[in-house]
Amino acid sequence: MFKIKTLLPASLLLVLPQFANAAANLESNDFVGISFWLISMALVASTAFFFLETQRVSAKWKTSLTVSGLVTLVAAVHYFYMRDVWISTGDTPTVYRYIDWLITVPLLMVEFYIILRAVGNASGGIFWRLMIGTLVMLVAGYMGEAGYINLWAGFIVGMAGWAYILYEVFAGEAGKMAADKAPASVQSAFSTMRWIVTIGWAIYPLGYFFGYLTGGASMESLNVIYNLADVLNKIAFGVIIWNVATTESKA
Ligand SMILES: *C/C=C(C)/C=C/C=C(C)/C=C/C1=C(C)CCCC1(C)C
Repeated sequence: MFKIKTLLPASLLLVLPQFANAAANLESNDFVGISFWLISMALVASTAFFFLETQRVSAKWKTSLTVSGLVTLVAAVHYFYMRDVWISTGDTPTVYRYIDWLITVPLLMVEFYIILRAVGNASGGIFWRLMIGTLVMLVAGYMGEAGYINLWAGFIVGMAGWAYILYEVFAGEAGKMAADKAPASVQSAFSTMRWIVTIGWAIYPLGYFFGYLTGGASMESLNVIYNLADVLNKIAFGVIIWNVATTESKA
């Protein structure tokens, strides 16, 4: 009961000031703004869900669900800010977007690592390699989008960081470990998670490519693409973990 009592006021504290702070009103034809709004609410709801569900799963899975909730919580707060930037200026909120990624993507990598630890004794090296790949990918992407380096250079170095992560989860030590002797539900969760990191994450470089490099897509589409990608990569990713956690807790 203690947890529910503390969670409710905490989530209200998070949500309420934002209503008062809105710098401008959402226009009924601002579909990018509407997507920011919808997703910020979905992230708040997912956070409450993941945190509450930690009480239902066995001890071993509680950390995974807590980290899922942290990912959606951090993203929800950033979405409030990004929504305001978009609604009041019509600009792409690049800096908030990347601060969010800089926190949530490492947390998603932590999730991977925790799942591997549930499987067997994963080495610390796996964790650090996933972190290095993440940092290279995000720092390069930010420098490109923010104009510190050439757009193509940011893209190519960022792609190399991502390729390194994919190598690790498919062919490296992490990939080999998961293939070994995990329970079926953990194995299937790991395999879905790595397809999310392949297909779901591919949406971001595609957004960058079409938004900046070909000049073919507008900033409207770039933001909608990034927003939809977040639903998959943050909320759906958490639901996969929730699914394996509840299944394994019953077993
Ligand atoms: C919740 C947010 C997530 C999962 C964000 C993921 C972001 C990426 C996978 C970004 C990748 C990029 C490249 C692979 C190339 C350079 C440009 C980036 C940063 C958009």
